[in-house]
Amino acid sequence: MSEAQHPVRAPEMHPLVFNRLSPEEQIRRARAFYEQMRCRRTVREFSADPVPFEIVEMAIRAAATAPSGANQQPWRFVVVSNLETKRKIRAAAEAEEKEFYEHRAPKEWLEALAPLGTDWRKPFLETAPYLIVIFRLDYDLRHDEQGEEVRVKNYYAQESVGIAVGILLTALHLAGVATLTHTPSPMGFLGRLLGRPKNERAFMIVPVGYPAEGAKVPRITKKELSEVMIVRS
Ligand code: IYR
Repeated sequence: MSEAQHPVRAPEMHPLVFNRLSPEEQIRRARAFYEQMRCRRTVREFSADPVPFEIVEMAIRAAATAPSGANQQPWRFVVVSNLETKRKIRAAAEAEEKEFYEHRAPKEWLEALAPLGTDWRKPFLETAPYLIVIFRLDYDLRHDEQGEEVRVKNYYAQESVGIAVGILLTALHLAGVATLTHTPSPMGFLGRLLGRPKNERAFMIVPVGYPAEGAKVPRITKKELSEVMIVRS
């Protein structure tokens, strides 16, 4: 297609705001960040103690600064705190998970999960004060001049939402609250329960709260740096 048919306008540019730090300060910050991140743990036993809503709101603001394909920001963060809704989500998730653990999951998958000690029971979906349900938009819905519904593709939606959720988990951790990345499978019930439009696909549930008194986590380790980082000259 020629440029005449599809004229692409040059974007309006403005100066970048970028604050250069001294190398000492950069290294200090990089280390301090790592020291905080290495203490993050996925929590599966939550207290019902309330979390200030502002923490959740700020974390979602931070997540929504994530880079995304063509800056299309293909995400929605649905914040659920109502007990009745949390109960419905729990019931639907447990029904799927029971199927998963008892029938659908191949043996190798169950073996891979064994060190985490998970099963189909998901009480945290009811206990945690907030569930952030993240939806991925593979396309936006618009209406053309004739009022016809048109789908506008979002590029790299999967990668973009993954990055945003990473920032969300980081922001919540640094604000002193615990999270869990929960992916009941399949997740279609979330869109229906939460009344989301057809272009929003459930991506993940992130329960947010404080760990229950005496909460336990599995003893797991992270891979050695030499295994995950390859430095090529
Ligand atoms: N969705 C199930 C199973 C599960 C799968 C993976 I991969 C995990 O890292 C943890 C659990 C559940 O939530 O129990």
